[in-house]
Amino acid sequence: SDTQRFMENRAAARSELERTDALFGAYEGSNVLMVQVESLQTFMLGQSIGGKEITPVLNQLLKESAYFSTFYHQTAQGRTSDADFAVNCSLQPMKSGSVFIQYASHEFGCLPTQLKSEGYSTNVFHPYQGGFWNRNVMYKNMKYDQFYSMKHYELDERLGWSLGDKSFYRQSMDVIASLPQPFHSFLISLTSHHPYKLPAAEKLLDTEELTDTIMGDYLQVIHYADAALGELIDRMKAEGLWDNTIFVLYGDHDNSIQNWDLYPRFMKDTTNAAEREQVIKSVPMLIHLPDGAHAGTYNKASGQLDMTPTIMYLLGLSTSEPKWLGAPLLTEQREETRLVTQRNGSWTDGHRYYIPSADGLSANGKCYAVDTGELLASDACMPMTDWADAELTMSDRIVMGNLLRTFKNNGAVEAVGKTAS
Ligand code: GP9
Repeated sequence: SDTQRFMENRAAARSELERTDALFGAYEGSNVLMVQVESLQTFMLGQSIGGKEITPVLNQLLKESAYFSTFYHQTAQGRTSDADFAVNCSLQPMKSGSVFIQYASHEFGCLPTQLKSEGYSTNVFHPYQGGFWNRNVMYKNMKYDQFYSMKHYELDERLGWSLGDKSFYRQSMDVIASLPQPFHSFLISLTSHHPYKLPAAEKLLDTEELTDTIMGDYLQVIHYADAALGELIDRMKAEGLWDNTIFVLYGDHDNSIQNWDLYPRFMKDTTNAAEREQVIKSVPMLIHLPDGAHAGTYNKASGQLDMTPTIMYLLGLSTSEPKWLGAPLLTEQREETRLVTQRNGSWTDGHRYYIPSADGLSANGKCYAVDTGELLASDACMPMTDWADAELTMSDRIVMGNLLRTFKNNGAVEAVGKTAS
């Protein structure tokens, strides 16, 4: 089928890299600890307010890590669950709804499933009700050994929706420190969730003109989340885990603050559609490798779908099967022409940013230059707009039609009754 061929082409490109790049497998056998940070956006990094850095921990950490400065979330209505699915399963989320809720019984090549089959202990941690986003069901399907949800935590630091990040990381690390190694631990933070309210005692910034606005509250909560991440990293070091663990951190999605009057100190031109789109879609992503190697800033456009192929690549686990859409980052040989495709049909290759029109016709969409924000002729974005649409169509066929179960044996279709496309 054309769906299978499409996925095999992606797999072939990854496979070629695996054969030729020394980085493939360079961190074989390492633990993997991933933190998905609620509502953390790139425009927060490197900023100060009232004489204090907003994210001092992250500002330092990104210097010691491979930091992806042009990294995009790829979420839609499924928000946090979409980020989880895009990152861990390397397929597109749904146009409406959430894969976690609608297709939790379908077969995917998610990272915990892959690592479990390699002998990893795989655990997921999130201090909220286990049924939210259907996580109880989806995480069983993803083959985690255990989902540590709110009921597994002592609520000894009540902040935001439930438990504060500091206690969440501390109690999660109590579990992680005694896991059989190698482990894969996935932590999903919560304190920095909308509406970003903290008690006065936790508000440590002078937010100047933004005080008493939602943006001021957002800065306060991101400052708290940053300090909590610092405690997590200190604990990993104290447990002797910093030097044998691939530490991955990224923001899940935007903060849903769309009052552009609150942004002037964080962006050049609040009226430019391309710049707004960049701010909304850009989340930080960094990978700290066990020996601190490959630290530096990587500025090729990349997105959440690239993360599972990247981690598997570092561990030396082949992604030559046609299960994933993404491509490994951190390799010099990465193709130049890969797009980061958004669920609504937007895409960027790092040079151009395409925003579709409400009528969905590609000729009516808007094509911008990323560096200047200038509006280009719409044909400057062709044929990439068609490629982005093809990615969305193929991904939908796979997710909705449960097609990966037909793609086994490295692409050879098994007779299971349902045709692939
Ligand atoms: C709660 C949290 C919700 O479990 O993950 O996040 P949201 O999807 O609303 O950003």
